Amino acid sequence: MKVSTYKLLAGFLFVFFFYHCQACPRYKFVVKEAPYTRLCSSKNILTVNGQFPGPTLYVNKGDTIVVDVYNRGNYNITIHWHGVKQPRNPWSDGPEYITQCPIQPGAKFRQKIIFTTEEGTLWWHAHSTWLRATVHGALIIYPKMGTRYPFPKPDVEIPIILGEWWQEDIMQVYLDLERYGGLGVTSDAYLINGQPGDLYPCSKPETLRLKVKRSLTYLFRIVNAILIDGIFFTVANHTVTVIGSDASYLKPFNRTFICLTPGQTVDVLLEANQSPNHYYMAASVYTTATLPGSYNNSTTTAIVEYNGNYTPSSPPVFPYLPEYHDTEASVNFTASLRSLADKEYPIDVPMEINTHLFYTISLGSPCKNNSCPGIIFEVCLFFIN
Ligand SMILES: [Cu+2]
Repeated sequence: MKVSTYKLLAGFLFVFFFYHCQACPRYKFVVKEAPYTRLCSSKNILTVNGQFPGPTLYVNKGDTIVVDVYNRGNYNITIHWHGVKQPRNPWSDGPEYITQCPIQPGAKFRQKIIFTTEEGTLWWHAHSTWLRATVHGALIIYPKMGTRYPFPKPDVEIPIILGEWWQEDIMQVYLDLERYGGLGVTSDAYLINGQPGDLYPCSKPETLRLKVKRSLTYLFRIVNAILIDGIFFTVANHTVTVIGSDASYLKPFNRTFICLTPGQTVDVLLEANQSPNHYYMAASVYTTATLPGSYNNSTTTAIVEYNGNYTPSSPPVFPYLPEYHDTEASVNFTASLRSLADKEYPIDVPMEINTHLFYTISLGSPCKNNSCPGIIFEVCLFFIN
């Protein structure tokens, strides 16, 4: 009796999962090189489907999707679903050599991505060497069908991906870093949705322009896809309301600028409530590195343009951005993040602490008298306790 019940259950589960995934939305990611021109010169970069940044995926909370990844590039690669918890499904999570081998050139790999509690904005990216510099895109997770945002529905939603551009081939940058250590050559520009903006050479015509309508509310889903640095982000003359981060909603708070750590996402509402004009949206680095050449201190811009008949300021109104080393500004922002932690969005963290652990993390170099050829810090060693 018992055996047949198990058999029945197993049969049911098989049929359920088979059909369950037959019905899953499917996407095709073709990893391949494509020519792109930035900062006055052209080169081939690795992309998904020829797009940079890559395609934005839209799902609902609790969905399961299937992504077929075809590697038509020259390097081993994996695709990682950043921040998707995937309980009991680590087999297609991405980081190479952890739960999966990289996808070799010419090979294909089917990835099943199971969304559970995530709701808001995340991103996907390559998880092999530094290929994520150009292989990345946004993941937008809407509320479950029939449920709503815990804030007034915005009129327009815009993904904003903050990225980086190297004049040099990114694989060469990575190989030098691996060979000589240090931090590697810093990037030549920051990007907003793939564009450096008009403060960089040869970039003015392609600068991203966001047309806005007065009195509408915009949801910016901002992703920090920069390799290793934090970034400040702002829109001149506007205060944004921060409502989410890393696919979790937050108790709303207002800021004139925000700060994103590498890999972090932040969702903000911007009300177009200023006098019709052109306003810069801008982003610049936050880093604790101080040696010249160890960080990229340039500023990327896009332009927020109100519609209507008027003569805009030229150049557009420029915002205040904190200095690159303004730790207080960065910490102030991060320390303001508070989860909703209400009935509908409960947070379950242990409240009782049994043991306190003390960690010291530090960095050093084994090289004496400039005996290593590495850039900036020579070969780095990291220490824990
Ligand atoms: Cu990641």
